Amino acid sequence: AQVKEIPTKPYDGQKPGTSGLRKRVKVFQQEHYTENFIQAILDSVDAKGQTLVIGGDGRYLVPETVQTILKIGSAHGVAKFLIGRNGILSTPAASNVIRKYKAYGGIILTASHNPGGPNNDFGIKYNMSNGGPAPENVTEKIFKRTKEITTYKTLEYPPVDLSKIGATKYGPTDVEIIDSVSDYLGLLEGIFDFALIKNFLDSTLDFRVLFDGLHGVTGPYARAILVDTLKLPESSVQNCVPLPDFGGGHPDPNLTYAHSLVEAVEKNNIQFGAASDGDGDRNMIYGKGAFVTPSDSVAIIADWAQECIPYFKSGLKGLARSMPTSAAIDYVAEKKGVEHFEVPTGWKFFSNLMDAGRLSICGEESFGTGSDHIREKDGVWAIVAWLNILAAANKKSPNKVIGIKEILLDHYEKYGRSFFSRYDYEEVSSEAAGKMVDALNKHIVEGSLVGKELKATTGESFTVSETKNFDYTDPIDKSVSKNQGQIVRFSDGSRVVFRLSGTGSQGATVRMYVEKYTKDASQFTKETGEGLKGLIEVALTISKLKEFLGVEKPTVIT
Ligand code: VG1
Ligand code: CO
Repeated sequence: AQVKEIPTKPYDGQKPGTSGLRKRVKVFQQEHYTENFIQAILDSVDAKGQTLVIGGDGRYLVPETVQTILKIGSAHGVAKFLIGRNGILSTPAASNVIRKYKAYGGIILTASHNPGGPNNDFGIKYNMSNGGPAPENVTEKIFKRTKEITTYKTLEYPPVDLSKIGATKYGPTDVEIIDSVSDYLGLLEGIFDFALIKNFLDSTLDFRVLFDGLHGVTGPYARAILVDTLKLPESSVQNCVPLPDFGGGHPDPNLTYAHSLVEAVEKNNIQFGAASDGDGDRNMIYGKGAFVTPSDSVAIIADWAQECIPYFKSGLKGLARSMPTSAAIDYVAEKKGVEHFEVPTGWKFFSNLMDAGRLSICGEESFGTGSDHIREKDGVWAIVAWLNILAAANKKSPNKVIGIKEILLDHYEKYGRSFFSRYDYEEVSSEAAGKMVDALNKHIVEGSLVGKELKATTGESFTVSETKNFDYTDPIDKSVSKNQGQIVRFSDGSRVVFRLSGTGSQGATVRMYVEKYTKDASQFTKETGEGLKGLIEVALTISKLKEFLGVEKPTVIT
């Protein structure tokens, strides 16, 4: 076959967001749309003669897109493609494969937790040789290229059989299909104390585990760990067959969308429940009557890591969270005397710190938790980390079974508690959202909220102490990211943050994050909604959010 040069025209809006380009499947199916974007990636990263990894979360359009990448990549002169079997690699597994095989980069086909299927979402994301999402200077370059593209090149050979493990060829290009799970399983076995976990689960029969894959990509990974390695019964996993439309569900592990897990945990009195998202980088930890908010989860993992997780035996390099995430992990860092960072939303900001050897464990409030074992957040890693911690805690307490709740209360007693909640207003008008942001910016510039005292119906009163727009200068490469969220601080240390989502595929999504810290032990067992009621009222009042957006209630509360 010969290289063909296909004429094309640029499409508007091929701008990669917080985590790649995410659009409706129908948008990707437009003539040349996907091809343009792939060519733009290859041109921007200079992939000639290199090895690239391809993997996806199994959603609709993944297999076809893998073949499209082969056509364009081969014509472009990519030397080799390493592909997960059937085009499947969870996002953390892809990050690991890139690192382990020293690939030049990887193309990950996912729209994460967004629903899949012909009428839902698809996505394409580029990761660098460190295994992490491309930084802004690279995604900007890709975007710029999409705006000037006039042709793309293809080489047409019969499609590669993605189900056959082993080496093959696509025309002049080497192709290797690899098992989707085994490298990742090996990675986790080298990190955690599986013997300790197994011993605990074997000897504590009334401590039951339930993992819900939500029909996303993690099913086979969780099965390999929980059923095949830890020898838990088949009943400890559910919804673990990946489906192209995720069974019609919304594969997002939170209390709203992971109701299949929540219901089963409550009904069957499961002590340890967990779920992950479509592409496997998010996690939720939820036991009978005990929900772990992600901001607490990362703080607790950080607190216990050195003591019980072999990978962290020699100590923590540093800790970090995204700006909207609660400060719970900061208190752990301060107590342990390690440095801690506050970065903008999105995992790529953590990668620089990890590459520089200054960060071990980090997380986001959006159910993302991880460490420097790879350069993506890692849902299954977080779940096994919790099992490791529970096993260690129970070893120390031979006479009483320690569950999630006990771990949480213990943590609050040691560090205090940060109530945290996020309100999402999805698919609102971009114009209305823009006006709300402008009004907040005006307040920030003029300082017109500072000193204001606001009363809530709970009897609480909050006085604004500071308003600011979050700008970040990367401590390693000094790159600057501006306007990463608007912060309103109150004199009691509480905080509200407003931010526009960068991952939506339609309209705008406004996120409101609320956080309130307490050392009052009588608050430690309270429901989050109760603890934050007054502050939420005040946040809605000062932002005039309902008036601007014309909506009464958020679409999702986490
Ligand atoms: C959201 C979350 C953010 C996360 C990102 C990607 O971004 O808030 O914390 O890193 O999704 O997660 P945004 O811009 O919509 O707020 V995933 O699981 O989609 O790769
Ligand atoms: Co995800």
